[in-house]
Amino acid sequence: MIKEAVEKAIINQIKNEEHSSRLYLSMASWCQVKGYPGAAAFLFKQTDEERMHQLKFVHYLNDRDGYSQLLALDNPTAEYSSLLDVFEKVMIHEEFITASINDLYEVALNNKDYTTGNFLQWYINEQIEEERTMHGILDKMKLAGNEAGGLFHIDKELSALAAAKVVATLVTE
Ligand code: OFO
Repeated sequence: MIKEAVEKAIINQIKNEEHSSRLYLSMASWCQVKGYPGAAAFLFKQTDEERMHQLKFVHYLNDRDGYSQLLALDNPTAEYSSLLDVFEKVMIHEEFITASINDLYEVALNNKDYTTGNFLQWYINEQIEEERTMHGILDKMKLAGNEAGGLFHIDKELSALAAAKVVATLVTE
């Protein structure tokens, strides 16, 4: 039986992952209507990945004789000043998620729940990967500046990244 403190911390992380999914959906929608189809495709894919992160926690907690309850969520941001603004906010959010996964890991270890600690390794690695990807995108955007040609090129690269993510998902399924 999972300890109450660990259960509570996982339920909070289920909320964070659900919020991530909705935040990226909101960003994808903004990119789609502002004429950035590649960025939209990338963020729609991110939305699905965050939903998968949420579900992974839901199943894990229920399998450990806990109960995955859903908590209330704040509305995601709907307005952005530029494509760079969108991805700067993605980066800030990913750093927040990394910190929240680390906090959860600490709760697990403080409660001697090494099974949960082990389970969380997947998320710790995933965060390294996601932060690296977002840093790469942001660096390119900053180099391109606000110039239309540069943004067009970045949007094409994001489209290719989104397509690669689809392939990666199919290969690991
Ligand atoms: Fe990268 O956000 Fe989920 O875990």
